[in-house]
Amino acid sequence: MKKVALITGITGQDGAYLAELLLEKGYEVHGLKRRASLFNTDRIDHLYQDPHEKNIRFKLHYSDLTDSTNLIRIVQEVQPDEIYNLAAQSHVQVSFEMPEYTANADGVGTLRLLEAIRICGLEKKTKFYQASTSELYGLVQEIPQKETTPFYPRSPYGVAKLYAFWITKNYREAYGMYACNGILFNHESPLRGETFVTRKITRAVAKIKLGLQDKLYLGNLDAKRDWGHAKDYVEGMWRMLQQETADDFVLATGKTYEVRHFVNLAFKEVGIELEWKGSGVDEKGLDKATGNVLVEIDERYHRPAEVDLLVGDASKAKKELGWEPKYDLEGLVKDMVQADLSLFQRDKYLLKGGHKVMNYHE
Ligand code: NDP
Ligand code: GDR
Repeated sequence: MKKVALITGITGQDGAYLAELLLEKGYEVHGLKRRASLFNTDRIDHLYQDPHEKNIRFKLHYSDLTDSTNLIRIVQEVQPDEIYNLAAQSHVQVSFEMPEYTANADGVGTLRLLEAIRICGLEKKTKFYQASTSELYGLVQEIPQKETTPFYPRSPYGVAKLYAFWITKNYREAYGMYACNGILFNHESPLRGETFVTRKITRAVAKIKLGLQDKLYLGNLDAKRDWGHAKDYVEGMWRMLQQETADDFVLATGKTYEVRHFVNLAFKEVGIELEWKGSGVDEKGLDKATGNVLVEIDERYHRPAEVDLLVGDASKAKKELGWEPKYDLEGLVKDMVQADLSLFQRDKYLLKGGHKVMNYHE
């Protein structure tokens, strides 16, 4: 029997990779997308199947995690074997600007989906994956961080995800539901949203190399993150739902680097060696060969409260799920920079043809 999966947040980075993986495994995949005034399905367009054809295995539904009746109707209609709850306002800095919406979508949204399963009487059939996060650890309590490390979130996003973590665990304990938390450390890819630091860096590096941008503005370069590749991490999500019993798992590489190190590697990938001068807000990254300033600090990107250091211990996932990341940081940076170089070649042609090319600084 073909398995049926429902993915919320299918138009996002992880949703796209997970949909691809599940289709490869023979699943019927249903995804929830939000209504927008423009198509927002770029990441999954290659998976699109014409709904007029017979036996399609990929279907999108309009939805929003803030709309319970819609969620109940879709869960009832789809009768999923597995639900992957990836939808969220996922930007930490934006969560300081939109705290109430973030709580609603990321926190209460998870509750709405769990309730939809219960209301439809599917608590014994439907397995549930919650996209929990290393942001739960926040202020450092223990290094490396693992499943038993106490939480101390540092943003409205982290706090909303804390509610989602516990309500998932609570529904597992209270109703015997197969409900898992994947506590995932940062994972990136060429599909990463443009305003997360890694993609912001690789886009800027590609544009600087192609002469489309002069400079990159960043915030806190001292923050340390445990960065993996999204392709590896969606495999771990799937494995979590294939066990005998539900549990919570950390997925991480176990290595941590400063944002500054990621910047160095990305420039190195296009043959530019950086030299750092100054400190604090006056720190600058110069092209060692020309002396041109390529990186500057803009305080706008500093957060009201920061998570200084994340490094995960994924030994439980290795032991129980047989999960291990395949990409290292160099491989990840290469994949992202090369993809952005190809992408912006197109802008270069447009510019040559007299078209305006926007340089958004976000
Ligand atoms: P993205 O920001 O790329 O994708 C988020 C998805 O959620 C998009 O499809 C977005 O839709 C959708 N979405 C946002 N708000 C709503 C809403 N109110 N109702 C329905 N859908 C909504 O995130 P990632 O793919 O990177 O992350 C996936 C999940 O994993 C998120 O929950 C994130 O918080 C979590 N996570 C991510 C980590 C990472 O490093 N990437 C690490 C740990 C956890 P649209 O396209 O319309 O905006
Ligand atoms: P994060 O990712 O907050 O860890 O959340 P992000 O890439 O936004 O920030 C990582 C670190 O880089 C510092 N930084 C900057 N960040 C951004 N976005 N822009 C900048 O210009 C900049 N300069 C420095 C940040 O201060 C931070 O320390 C991601 C999201 O995917 C969450 O949804 C997920 O839960 C966590 O990872 C794990």
